[in-house]
Amino acid sequence: MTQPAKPLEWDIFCNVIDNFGDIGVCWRLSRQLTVEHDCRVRLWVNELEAFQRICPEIDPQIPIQHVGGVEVRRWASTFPESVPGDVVIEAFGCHLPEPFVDAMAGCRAPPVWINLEYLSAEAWVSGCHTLPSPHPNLPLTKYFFFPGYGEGTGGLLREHDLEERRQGFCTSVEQQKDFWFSLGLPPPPADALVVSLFAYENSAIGDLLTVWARGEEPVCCLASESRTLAALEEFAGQSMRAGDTIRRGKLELRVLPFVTQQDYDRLLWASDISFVRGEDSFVRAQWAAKPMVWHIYPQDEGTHLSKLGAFLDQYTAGASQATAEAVRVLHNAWNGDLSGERHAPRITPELWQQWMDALPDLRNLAENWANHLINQEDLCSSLVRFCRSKL
Ligand code: TRH
Repeated sequence: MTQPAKPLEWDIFCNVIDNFGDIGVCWRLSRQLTVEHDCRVRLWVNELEAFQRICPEIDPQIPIQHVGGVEVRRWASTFPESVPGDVVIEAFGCHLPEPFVDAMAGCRAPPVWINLEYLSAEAWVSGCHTLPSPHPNLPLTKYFFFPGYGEGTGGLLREHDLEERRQGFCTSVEQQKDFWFSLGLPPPPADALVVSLFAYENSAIGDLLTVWARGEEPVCCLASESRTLAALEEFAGQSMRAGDTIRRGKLELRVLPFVTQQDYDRLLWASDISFVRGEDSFVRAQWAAKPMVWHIYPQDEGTHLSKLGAFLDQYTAGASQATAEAVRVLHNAWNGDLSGERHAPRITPELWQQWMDALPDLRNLAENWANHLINQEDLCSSLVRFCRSKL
């Protein structure tokens, strides 16, 4: 009789710099490893305060705590003596503490060392996924593991019951009512187009809100309290914070508090259109299977724009020319790349109308895209499979 595989022990290192994506991905991965793959996870995080925003159970004052079956450790500058697990994840090239790398090299069987990379739809990804990089002077090898789309990539994070939960929520008036109640909000007006808004600073936010306010259809915009706040306040002509609602013309603008990752999924499911950003909210919007607009994390010299283009090429591959054009034009305008040259983001009423004209097709596109993606192995499972093959 074969013995059940021993639970793997994982150390995941996360260095939060200025946003929520790094901890968002690491926390999602940690939970999925624990719940679905019976792994023991120790998650090292430098900034527990940022972590608390997406997971309120975290107490930033406690250096060692257990949340959702995961051991969470504050990653401080003085690193404690620790025995490495079977797998060590260096998330987004965050540089492991030297004493820990020495401890890894000293293990009888050195751990599988993974550098979990950022998501990109660019073609080079499949050529670099799982490439080994031997350490210059220690008996250790680091492997590059790339999330991505399609063959030869690590896939996307997706919990095994995500689609079931989404369907359950979308078909249950009760669950939807409970959701709004739990946020302390009335449900959006039944006749309004519901748009969730999560983005970086963006000079087109005022344009967009103005277009909605002056439009003919009611719009309920649910803006997460984030780096968009100054632009919302400028539009409103008053200070705003989570819980506030203002009305201008056809627009009802609500500022939402930062919610848990589970509730953020519900917000995406409850929206007709979602503006998302970075990496993790962008992936969740794809699983939500609704039309979305991505504000990509801006990089120097505009390198993010080729990343944006590579994604849009894949996303719109099966769409009609008019639908693909509506997606591309709005993304380019929102990300400040009009006509292939870099400009400040701008949204005009005509541009928004082009998007709205394409809305039924955009809905189909989003559903087809999610149905296509669900056929690929999820990132957590492919990571576990790869690491087991190296042990
Ligand atoms: O916060 P971000 O801008 O993170 C970014 C990206 O990951 C980028 O690639 C990286 O280089 C940079 O950080 C440093 O956007 P992202 O990736 O969408 O992460 C936001 C996380 O916050 C995601 O896990 C969803 C979660 N979230 C909530 O849990 N509740 C909320 O209310 C909202 C708005 C988000």
